[in-house]
Amino acid sequence: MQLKPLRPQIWNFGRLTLDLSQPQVMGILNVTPDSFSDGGRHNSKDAALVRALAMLAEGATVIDIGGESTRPGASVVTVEEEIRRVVPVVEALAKHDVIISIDTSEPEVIKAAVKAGAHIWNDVRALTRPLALATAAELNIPVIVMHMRGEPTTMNNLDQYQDVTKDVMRELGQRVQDALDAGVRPEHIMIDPGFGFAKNAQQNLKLLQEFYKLTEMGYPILSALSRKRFIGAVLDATDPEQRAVGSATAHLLSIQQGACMVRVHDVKATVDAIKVWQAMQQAI
Ligand code: 8Y7
Repeated sequence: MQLKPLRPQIWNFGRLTLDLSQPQVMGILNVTPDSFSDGGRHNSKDAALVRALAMLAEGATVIDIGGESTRPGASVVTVEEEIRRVVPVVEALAKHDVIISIDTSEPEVIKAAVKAGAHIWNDVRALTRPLALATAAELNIPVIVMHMRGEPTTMNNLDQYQDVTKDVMRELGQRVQDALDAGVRPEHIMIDPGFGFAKNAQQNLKLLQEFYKLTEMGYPILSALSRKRFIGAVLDATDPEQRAVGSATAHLLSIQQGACMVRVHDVKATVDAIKVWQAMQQAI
C-alpha cells in the first residue's frame, strides 16, 4: 500500500489550530428536526450545545453543524430556515474553544455562519450551487469538497461506475479544479469520496478497500461513513445506533490508508480506536 506523503499541513483559525498530520475527529451535530440517526433529539439550541460539548469532552476537535437533511426523500429547507437552525448554535458554540464546520451547500448559510464564528465549509454538493465557488474564494476558509452525483433525491440511480475509485477521483478532481480556478487556495481544500452518495454497498466497500489511492490527489482527506447504510448491511443492523463499532472500525481502516479526519456520531468509540492505532505506530 503506497501512501503519497502529504505536505505537513496545519489549518490556523486565530487562536485555534488543526493539525492535519494527526487523525482528527469531527463530531456530527444535526440541527434538523428530521435527522435520521439521532431522531431529531438535538434540534433545540441548548440540547445541541450540550451534545457538542459532550463530543468535545470525548475527544472531537471539530463539530460539524448541519441544518439541512441530505437524507434521500427529506423535505427541502429554505435558506432562511437553515440559517435559523444553524446560526444560534454556532453563536453558542463559538464561545468555546472548538473548530466549527458547517454542513451546507448554500452560500448565504455559510456566510451567516462564518459571521457567527464558524471556520470550515463542508459542502456535500462540492460548491455547485450558484455563487458557491465565488463565496468559498471570498470567505477564504477551508472547504471540504465531497464527491456526489446528482442530488440526494436522485443519486441512488446514478451509481454506474467503470471503476468506482478511479471515477470518483476523476470527478472529484474536476470539482477541485473548479474551486482552484475560482480562487480557492489549494491549502484550504480537503477532499472526501462521499461514502453513500450515489454509491451502492459494494462500491462503498471497494472505495474503502482502495481508499489509499485518494492520497495520490495530494489533498488531505476526510472519511465519513458513520452509521451509513452499507455498514448496516454488513452487520445486518437496521438500527443506526447498532453500527457504532462497525463505523469506528471502518473509519480506522480509512485512517490507516491516509484519512486525516473522520466525521462521526460515535466520538468515544472512534477516539479509542485511533488511540490504539497511534500507540501501535509509536511502538519501538
Ligand atoms: C457526509 C457529509 C453527510 C459525508 C461529508 C450522513 C453532511 C449523511 N454525509 N459530509 N454529510 N461527507 N463531508 O449519513 O460523507 O451523515 S450527511
